[in-house]
Amino acid sequence: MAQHPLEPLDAHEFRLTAGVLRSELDLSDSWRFASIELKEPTKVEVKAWRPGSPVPRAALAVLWNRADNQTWEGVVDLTGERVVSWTLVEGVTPNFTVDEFHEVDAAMRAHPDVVAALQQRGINDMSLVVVDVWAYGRSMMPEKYADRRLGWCDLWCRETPDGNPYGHPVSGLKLIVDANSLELLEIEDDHDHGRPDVDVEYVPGPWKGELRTDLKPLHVTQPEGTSLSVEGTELTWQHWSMRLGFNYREGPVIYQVRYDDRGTVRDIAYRLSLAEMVVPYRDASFDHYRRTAFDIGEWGLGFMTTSLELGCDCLGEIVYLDAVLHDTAGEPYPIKNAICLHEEDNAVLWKHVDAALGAEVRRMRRLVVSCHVTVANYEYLVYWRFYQDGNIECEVRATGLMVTTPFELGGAPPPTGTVVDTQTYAPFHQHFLVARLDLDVDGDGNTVMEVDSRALPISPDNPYGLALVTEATPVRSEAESARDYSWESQRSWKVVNPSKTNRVGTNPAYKLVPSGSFPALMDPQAPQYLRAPVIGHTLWVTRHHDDERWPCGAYPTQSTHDDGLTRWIADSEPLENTDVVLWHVFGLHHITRLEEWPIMPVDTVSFWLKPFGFFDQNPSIDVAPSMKNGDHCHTGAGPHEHGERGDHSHER
Ligand SMILES: [Cu+2]
Repeated sequence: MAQHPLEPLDAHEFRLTAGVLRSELDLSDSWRFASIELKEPTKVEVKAWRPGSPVPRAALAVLWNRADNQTWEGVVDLTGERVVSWTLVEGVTPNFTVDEFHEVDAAMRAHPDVVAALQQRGINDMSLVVVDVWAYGRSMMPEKYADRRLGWCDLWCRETPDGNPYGHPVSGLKLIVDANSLELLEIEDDHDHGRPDVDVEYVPGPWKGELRTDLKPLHVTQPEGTSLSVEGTELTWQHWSMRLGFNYREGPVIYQVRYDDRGTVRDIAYRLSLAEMVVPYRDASFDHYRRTAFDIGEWGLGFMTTSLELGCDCLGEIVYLDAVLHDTAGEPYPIKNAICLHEEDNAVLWKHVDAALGAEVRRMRRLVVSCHVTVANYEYLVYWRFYQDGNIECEVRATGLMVTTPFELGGAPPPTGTVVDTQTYAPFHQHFLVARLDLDVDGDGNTVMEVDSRALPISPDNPYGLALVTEATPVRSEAESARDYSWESQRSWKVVNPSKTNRVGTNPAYKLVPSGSFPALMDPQAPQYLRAPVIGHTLWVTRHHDDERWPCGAYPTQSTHDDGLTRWIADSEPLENTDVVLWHVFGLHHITRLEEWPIMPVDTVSFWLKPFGFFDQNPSIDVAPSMKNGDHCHTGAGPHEHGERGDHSHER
């Protein structure tokens, strides 16, 4: 029984949703569940809800009928066990599913035409073959297949059963598949660049190198346990509190982030998540031109979430949370250890050494909410971190196996990638992530201010030209809401509560500090850009609406155009002193490297949300010294550090 309206659906509720829809609508076996998730109560309802009140429970399910490829949305009241609504959504394709990924792989490997095509290339052992299905953008699909649930497939062949699955692409050979009927519609045989002799293995055994032996054990222990606590889905740590959610698409969702500021519990964010990821490969060749993935909208971070293992994925004293999702029959399954909660030591939080007082230093501890996903060849590791000084950091690490293909023997390597091995290159691509940040700074009446730094010209008041000021400009309406990062002005954005003031009379705010943004570098008329114009700007601001969740539209799979952000801002709603949502675009501009072959060490990107006048002074001043029983840290405390007299004339 759910204790709070934002708890994710449990196994019983998934089963109930599928059961009620199936029986009330008399659905045949040709129907499949693309997704089932909690139908979140509105923000207004959640804010009005109090413990002890009835917990509203409803599910939103997206189904499609394999017989006619039509998509329907069903809402089920889980308390009354009845269908509340059942709506046809025309002209859309719901997300591809884990079931289909496996079904297409199995069906294609068993297909005589595929077997024959591979035999022609000397591949006879189909158990070594991997078939990876990708979803299309409709503008790239052959017109005659426009009404189908269409996939295109890469083919790969391992060297040995325990070899790298993505080490040996079958170049120039693609399969076009109907994912509903599992029909092989076409084999596209464009070229054969052979199978270069490449060094692809990474698993010891097939990888013949020698492992390092000179690392001594490193143990992270917390003999008294962890300082975080979890009750139901509510997580508290230090002065922070928040509620954890999880769904098929966003994976982890963090709700109701609050900070206990000396006895006053203050709102910071209502809901934080990653809402879309767009990965265009920037290579026009046959092997790659249709390779654009929407890893969140097409596949789902939740569906792709893998179990974490203690000592490998997370070190130390860990609290794991399991997740529950469902297959296309609506049958629930658990993901053991889906979310990892733990504390990390992160070196120094603050410090000063004074000749007279000695060193005063605090260790930094942070709370980490993390989750790993594997989308075919790639992994994304997501870390939401909460700090003692009020900072919030979202870090994403990309790792796994890059897509590579051979180029023509004796030919020049393509300019759109990096050569990583014999006659083999890894095409350039980009990973655009869109974070949906529903901040509520001391409540939901907020204004987003764009803050630019400016150097003042030399003048009688500024004779040395050193004066630097900041200029803050409100983002007044949705018409102005697509904002770009500016290196020249070190731009950032503050989410300000104009109705509140801090100790010095300014408005409390949280500041979005981008650190991983890059221009799309794509023609705005490019079909993949038209599907995802969100990637064209660093920040979008919208007025909060409960149903505005997916920045490239609810159904980006096989889409031709944006049905999300650009549509939402078309009415140019006013944004000042209202409930704003920030959509921050960040990610990896992946110019592939030789060192990322054959497996990629993590590439890391992040953004920060930092308090700006939210607290009246350093909120971490109350963090206790790490040495207990009266011991002090003695580092750097001697007068010899500053000379005999111990003056500290070079304080800066
Ligand atoms: Cu990449």
